[in-house]
Amino acid sequence: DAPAPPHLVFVPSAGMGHLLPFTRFIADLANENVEISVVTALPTVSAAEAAHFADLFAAFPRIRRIDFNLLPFDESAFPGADPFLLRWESLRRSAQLLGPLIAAAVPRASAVVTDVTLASQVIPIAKDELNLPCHILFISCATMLSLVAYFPVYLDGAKADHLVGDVDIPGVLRLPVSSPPQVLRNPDSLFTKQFIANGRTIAKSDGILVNTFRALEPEALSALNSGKVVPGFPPVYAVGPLKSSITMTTSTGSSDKDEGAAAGGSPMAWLGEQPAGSVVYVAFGNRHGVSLEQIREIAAGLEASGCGFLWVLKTTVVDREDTAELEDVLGRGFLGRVTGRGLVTKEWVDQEAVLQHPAVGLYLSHAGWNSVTESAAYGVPMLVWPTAGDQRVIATVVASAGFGLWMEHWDWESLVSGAEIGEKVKEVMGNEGIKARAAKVSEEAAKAVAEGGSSHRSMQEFLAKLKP
Ligand code: BUP
Repeated sequence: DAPAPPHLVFVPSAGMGHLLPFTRFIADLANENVEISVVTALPTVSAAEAAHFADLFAAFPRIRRIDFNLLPFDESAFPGADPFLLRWESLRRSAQLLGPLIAAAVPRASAVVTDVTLASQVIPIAKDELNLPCHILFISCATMLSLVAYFPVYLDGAKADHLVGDVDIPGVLRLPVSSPPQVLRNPDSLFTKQFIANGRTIAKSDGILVNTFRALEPEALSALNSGKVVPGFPPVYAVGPLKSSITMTTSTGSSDKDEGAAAGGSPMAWLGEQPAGSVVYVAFGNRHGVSLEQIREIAAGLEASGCGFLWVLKTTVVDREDTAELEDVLGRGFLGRVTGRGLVTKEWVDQEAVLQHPAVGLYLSHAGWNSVTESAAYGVPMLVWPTAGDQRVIATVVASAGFGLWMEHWDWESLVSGAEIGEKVKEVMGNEGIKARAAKVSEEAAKAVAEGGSSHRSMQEFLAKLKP
C-alpha cells in the first residue's frame, strides 16, 4: 500500500493581504499528494475575505473546512485600533481552542502552517500540545522576515522595549529608524507586543515559507538561511511569487459580469480598449482609507499626467463601511472631464488580471507585499507610496531590485500635491530603464517557479520533509 499522504492544517489570519497568499499556496498544493484542512475564523472582518473563503471551498471541494468560533473579545478596550489588528488579537486570545480542533481533524493532522501574526500562540500549541511540526507561511518579504526575527535581538542589545534607532540586520541591511513599522516606537501598542512575541517564537518553528524568490531578495535569503540574522534559525523556503489559481466568482464585484459597478464601465472591458502600456493602475491596498483631501490631489495628478488610469478607490479601512458616492468623493465634474481616459471604481477588482493586462504600464501602489510580487511577476513598473506597517521595508526591496521608484518623502501625514503626483507618474511612465528592469524581474520570477527553478525546488524540499 502507498503511504497515506500528509495532512496539512492551515491556520490563516485576518486581512486579504494575509489570506490571499494562504489560498494561493493552498491552491498550488492541490496538485500534490497532500490532504488539506483550513481553519476558518468566523465571521470574517471584511466582505472580501468572506467571498474569498467561499471561492476557495467552491474551487476545491476536497479541502476541508474547520470552523473556528472565536471567544468573546471586548474590542472597546482598544478604542481606535485597526480592526484587522483587533482580529489578530482576538484570534490569539482564542488560540487555546485550536488544540482540540486540530486534534480532532480527520485524517490525523501531520503538520500545521500558520501566519506570523499568530506565531507565538500557534507554535507552542502545535509543537508542545499536539506534537506536530509547525511552519509559518510568511506573507511579507524576506527582508521583513529578517526584521521580525532580528528585532528581539536588537531590543536586547539596545536595552529597550521599542524601536529606538536604526536596525542593522546582520548580512541583510541597515534599516534607518524611519523604515520599520513606526508603531514599533510605542512599546504599549498591541502591534508592538504581538510583533515582539511572534519574533521571539518564530525561531522555534520548523520552517518558514516566504512568498518571494531568490533573484528578488538574494541577500536576505542567504543571511537568514546561513544563520547570520539569528543563529540556528529554521530553514527559510522562498516559494514565490505565489499566483492565484482560483477563479474569483463571488468577490469580483466589478468584473465583467457586473457592468457599471465602476464609473465608466467594467475595468477589464475598459482596459481592452486602451493602447498597450498606456494605463496607470492606482490602488493602495484593501486596508487603507485615503483622506478626502489627498484623494482630490491624486485625482488632479492623474488628470494632469495625461495618462490613462484605472483607480481602485478606498475611503475607509473596512470595505463594508465604504458607502460614499464617487462623485462626492472625487469632486463634481472630475469623472466627466476624464471620461474615456480614466476609470474609477470602489469595487474589488481582480488585480492579478489587471496587472497582466498589456494596457497597464505602471502601478502606483502602497507597496503591500502581495501587490509587489504581482507587479514583479507580470513585469509592471511601480511607483511606490507606502502607507504604513511593513511597506517602507518593502519599498526598499522594490527600489533596490530596480523595477520601481520609491517616493521616500511622500508620506500620508502631509499632503502630496497633484502637480507632483502628475509629474512623477509621467516621468516613470517614460522611464525605459525601469521598464527594462521590470521585464527582467518578471523573467526571473517565471524561471523561479518553473520546473527546476529556485522556488520550485524549495517547494519540493518543503514537501519532502512532510511525514504522514
Ligand atoms: Br484593493 C484590491 N483587488 O481591488 P497587499 C486588492 N486586491 O485583487 P494589503 C485585489 O489584494 P497590507 C482589489 O492583488 C493583493 O493580492 C491584491 O495585498 C488584492 O496589501 C491583495 O498588496 C492586497 O499585501 O495591505 O493587504 O492591502 O500590506 O497591510 O497587508
